[in-house]
Amino acid sequence: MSAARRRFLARIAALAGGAVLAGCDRLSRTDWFPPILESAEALTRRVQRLVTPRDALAREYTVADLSPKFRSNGTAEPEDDDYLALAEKGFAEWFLEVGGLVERPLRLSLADLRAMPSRTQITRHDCVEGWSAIGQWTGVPLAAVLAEARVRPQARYVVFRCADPMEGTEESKYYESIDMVDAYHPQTILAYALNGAPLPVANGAPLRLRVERQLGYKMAKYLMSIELVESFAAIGGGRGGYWEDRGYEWYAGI
Ligand SMILES: Nc1nc2c(c(=O)[nH]1)N[C@H]1C(S)=C(S)[C@@H](COP(=O)(O)O)O[C@H]1N2
Ligand SMILES: [Mo]
Repeated sequence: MSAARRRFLARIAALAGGAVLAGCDRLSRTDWFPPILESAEALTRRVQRLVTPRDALAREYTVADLSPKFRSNGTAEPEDDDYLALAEKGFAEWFLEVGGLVERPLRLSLADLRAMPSRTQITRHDCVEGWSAIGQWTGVPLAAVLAEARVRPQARYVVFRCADPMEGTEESKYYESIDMVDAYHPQTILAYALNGAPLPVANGAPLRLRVERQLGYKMAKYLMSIELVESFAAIGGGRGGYWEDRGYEWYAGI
């Protein structure tokens, strides 16, 4: 067989393979997500990921664009004795626990996190309540923490647990979750600084999540622990977050 013919056949084979893959993908898209309640937001998520690549970056701004003050929303100071005791000591005794479906559970101090690779980004925060603000966030890429913890292959979501009780009870503490696509997104960081200064308590000290392609309520403040899970059905109200349990969409893409 001539080299040209071999190349021709190889190209046909590649095209056929591509067609089979595309067929599978279409099949999985139709079969995969039947629950009626979830179908609308699942569609939003898939459409966003079709029109923009899965790892597309949220827009980043310059220091000239910074909001004069980054307002606080939701909890501004957790009403939790353990948290207040930690805050009093400048979070020197605070640790972030990383567990669940990982090979190596971690317990990271603020100093441990500050010694890890960092990323600084100026982004716009959009709250469903109708306000936006531009802030500069510095923190550890979540991907770096997950690499340290060695995520097991069954893990499908990252759950973030916060210090603030929303209704005065332990069970009502704020929590959130994201999938592995957002977990490994380069702009998904665990932020310990806002506008070049340690994160203020009003904005989630000592550590808060930034997941820049979603709405503000996904960005859990006052982080205490991170858990890798296969499903969040048994956590809280089962919908993946404090506000999700009260009707907000789990995927809040913008
Ligand atoms: N732990 C916790 N995280 C939270 C909230 C909260 O009340 N508690 N509010 C959410 C909402 S609705 C928004 S808009 C942002 C507000 O972040 P900010 O206080 O830094 O403005 O945090 C989100 N993360
Ligand atoms: Mo919000």
